[in-house]
Amino acid sequence: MSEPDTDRTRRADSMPAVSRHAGDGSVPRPPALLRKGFGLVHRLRPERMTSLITPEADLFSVWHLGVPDVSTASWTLTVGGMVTHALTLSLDDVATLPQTEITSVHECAGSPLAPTVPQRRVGNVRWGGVRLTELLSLAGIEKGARYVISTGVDHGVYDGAHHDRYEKDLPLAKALDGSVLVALTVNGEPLPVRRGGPLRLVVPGYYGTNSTKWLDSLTVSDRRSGGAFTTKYYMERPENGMGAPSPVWELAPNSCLVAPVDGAVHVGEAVEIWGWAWAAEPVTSVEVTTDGGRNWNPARVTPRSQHEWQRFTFPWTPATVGEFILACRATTASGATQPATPRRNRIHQRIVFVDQPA
Ligand SMILES: Nc1nc2c(c(=O)[nH]1)N[C@H]1C(S)=C(S)[C@@H](COP(=O)(O)O)O[C@H]1N2
Ligand SMILES: [Mo]
Repeated sequence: MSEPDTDRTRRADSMPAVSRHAGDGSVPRPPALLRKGFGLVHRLRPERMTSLITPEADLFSVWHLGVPDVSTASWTLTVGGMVTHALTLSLDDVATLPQTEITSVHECAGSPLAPTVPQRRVGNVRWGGVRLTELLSLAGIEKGARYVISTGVDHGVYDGAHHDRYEKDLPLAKALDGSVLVALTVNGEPLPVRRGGPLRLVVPGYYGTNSTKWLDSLTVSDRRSGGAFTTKYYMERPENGMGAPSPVWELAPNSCLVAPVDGAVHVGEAVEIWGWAWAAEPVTSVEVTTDGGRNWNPARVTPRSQHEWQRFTFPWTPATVGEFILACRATTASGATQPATPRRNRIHQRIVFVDQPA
């Protein structure tokens, strides 16, 4: 690969009019890159997750291959494959379709090269755009279709191999459940480029990896995508290592402690232990321990709205000075809960030292 500043020139010379789409002014593929290779921004640790809606500037961001230079490009989105009317839509076309908003927890599954390491890259934001069902009903789905494959225009080297696009898939049933968006905005503002702007997929209830950024195509298919990000990466066996690998789609139950932080807890003073809990399905109970897991106590949990994370609270008045291990554990209606073993949704804990009041 050439230097970043010469990249655009070289590409312009070597492939002046290459476009994957019909029509004028579509994004040249491959587009130049603003950044190359894997990147990550992650500043918001659980103790700072104090607001229901995470400000966009605080939300983590991940890219595997690079960040494409899309700021001045005119965009097209194609909808094709097993459809009766293939579509090629401009951004204006997308913006003039009925718009909707959904607030949803946004959680990264962590590195596909180290999938059991909890990263706690998570936030809760309001996405705006067109329902995927809207686009699919305009295109008309053919009989036998089972998946929707999405691609992003980013390209580059990940894990030692070159990938000419980022490609994901999701079951047609999920694509049609009404929650999935082709999004133009986050928290009411146009998507910043790093966030996937101008257009991205948002799959509420699924790990962030499925929400393809820089979205340029949707393909209805009777089979899964054969791409690396759906076959080699983000395919996992169950915790016991037995059985067939399955895609990293639905969010496993997870929760994190926001407060209290170390230094804020005093003997005989009431304090609120609180945090956020989420899963693909609603969380129905959260338990809190103040003794490192010997005893678990039911916390109060707010009911879920849309795909938001849910707040839990537990009042605590420590009676003695010393170190206490606090932790929380979320469970869903179907009984799925969080493990204590090294998994991406391992129980979150925090040690606090309880001192005498000043
Ligand atoms: N095109 C494209 N989409 C992508 C990715 C990517 O590398 N390229 N990364 C995925 C992963 S792993 C996550 S966690 C989310 C991150 O979205 P964010 O940067 O808006 O937080 O985007 C997903 N969509
Ligand atoms: Mo991710």
